[in-house]
Amino acid sequence: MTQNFAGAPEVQTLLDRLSGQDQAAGDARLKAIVRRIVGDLFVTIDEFAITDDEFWAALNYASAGAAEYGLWAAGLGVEHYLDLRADAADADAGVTGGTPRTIEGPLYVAGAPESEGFARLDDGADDGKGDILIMHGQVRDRDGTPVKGAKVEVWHANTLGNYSWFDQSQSAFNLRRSIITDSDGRYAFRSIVPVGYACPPGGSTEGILKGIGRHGNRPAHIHFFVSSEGHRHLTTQINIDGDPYLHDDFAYATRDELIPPVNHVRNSNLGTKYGVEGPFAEIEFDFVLHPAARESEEDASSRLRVAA
Ligand code: MBD
Ligand code: FE
Repeated sequence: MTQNFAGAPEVQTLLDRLSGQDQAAGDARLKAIVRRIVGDLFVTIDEFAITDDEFWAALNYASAGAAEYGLWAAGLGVEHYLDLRADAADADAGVTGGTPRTIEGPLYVAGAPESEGFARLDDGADDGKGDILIMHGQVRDRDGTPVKGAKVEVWHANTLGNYSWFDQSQSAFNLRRSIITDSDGRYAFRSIVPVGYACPPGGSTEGILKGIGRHGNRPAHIHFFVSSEGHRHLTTQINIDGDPYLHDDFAYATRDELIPPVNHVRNSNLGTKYGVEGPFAEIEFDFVLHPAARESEEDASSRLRVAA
């Protein structure tokens, strides 16, 4: 048998038929995509002489591990690839500046409590386990004008690297809030410094990563959606500087512009302002939004999300 068995005329005819090419009904683009994906699978089966047992084992593995597909997308770099494509499209269109995008990840939960200007994110359960964090900054447009009334949605892990809702031991919406910027475009929050995430032990993502000699760790990070009418929706994260995985993120989300300095503050007016008496970590970070070229750019992707 030739190694390029998939290239044989009879197989090409099969690909045409299985992708509906000879049918009037159906969507032409979908037919082309199905033909490509199944055809590439055939080539892969040829190239690696995949056995029947291996194929069915893979199918069963993917079926049983489907609950983690969001993690697969992150860990196999597909989510980052979509960012790279969006960056390249911006570059082609001459769109520059603005806070860099980086992946959303699979752990956002809609419906977090909303407040004006400031929020405390943590419920106090991690008091004494990690450092208190005060993060603050301004949302501006690309011309430097403050954006008042912008929505800053923030979510991050606790001191064990776990996210509320997915970790049912945490209180509802712990470490998740929506903050509306004040008249000067400013937001601030008090929280605890998060710890990096690790893929669930024994899960399907970890299984793949182990098989290819990789780990499933992320450096400590804080997620943001920043949105405002007339501006392009921003999905991004900041990393906590100094984390051992800072430049070894299993999801490839770290970007140089998204590693603000962490100031270790003993006491200051800022702490007093937000009710923190002892030492805390301070991060100042401004978000710069692009103008929306069309209304659809004001919204996040239509990805399916948990709504609690
Ligand atoms: C996370 O916290 C995360 O941000 C991503 C991208 C993947 C898994 C866990
Ligand atoms: Fe995360």
